Parts: sequence; structure tokens; C-alpha cells
Amino acid sequence: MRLALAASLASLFAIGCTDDGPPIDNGETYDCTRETRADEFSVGIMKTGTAFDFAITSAAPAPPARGDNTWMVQITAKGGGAALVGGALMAKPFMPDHQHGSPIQAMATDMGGGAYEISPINLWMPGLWETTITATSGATTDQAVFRFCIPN
Ligand SMILES: [Cu+2]
Repeated sequence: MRLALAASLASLFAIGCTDDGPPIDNGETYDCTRETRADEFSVGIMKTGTAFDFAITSAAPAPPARGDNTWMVQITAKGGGAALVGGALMAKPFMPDHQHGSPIQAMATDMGGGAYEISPINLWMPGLWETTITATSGATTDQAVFRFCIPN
């Protein structure tokens, strides 16, 4: 019984395993050098949605790491337009390979001038995390997805 559970857990965490090496994802560590879907973190990394530009202007820790993360996000109108002042922000981390999120709800604080501090972005497990940031202003809602690989 215990062995069967261990075997099924092992197969669960073997997602991403290939024949040419050890598993990329064993639940304890994740081989980010073999992950091709992740964004490479850099200060100022920006994604563009349909209405807004989303830039991570600082991250603690940097690059994003396992556990609680705090990001400062700058929202401007798409194409380098005006700062989104007084918007509402949300962040939702999700692991696509395991189809789960984080039990901890991130909160956004409006820092003024289109800057929003989002914390805690809880990336509790090694692997690829997709964090969707949603910005809303009046009737306009837009999203950007940042994909970071957490090695261990
Ligand atoms: Cu997971």
C-alpha cells in the first residue's frame, strides 16, 4: 500500500522526464537548465497585454525563489503610455505541470504613480510557476503572465 502510494507519487513528479537523463522534476528539485518555457528574470522584465504594459521593477528575492516573493510592478498604458494610477491589481501563481496554485492569496498595495507592491507571491514548490497579474481600471481588465522556474 505504502509502496503503491510512493510509486504513484513518483510517477506524478516524473512529469517532464525524458529518456536522456535524470528526471527534470522529482518534487524536491527541478532542473531549470532543461526548462524551455520559463522567462529569464531581469529587473524591468516587461509583458504587454491588450491594454497595459506590466513591468516587474523589483523583486525580493531576485531572481524569484521558492517561498514568499514580493514584486514591485509598474503598470502603464500599452506602448509606454500613462501610468495606471489607482488601479486594482491581483496576482495568481499556478503550476501548469501539476495543475495547482498556491494556498496563500497575494495582496497588492498601491504605491502611487502606477507602482504596485504585490506580496506574498507564494511559490512553494520547485518547478515552473506561471504568475498571472491582472490589472483593472474602470471597465478595463488586462492580464500578463510571468513564467519563472524555481530550482529547489
Ligand atoms: Cu507543483
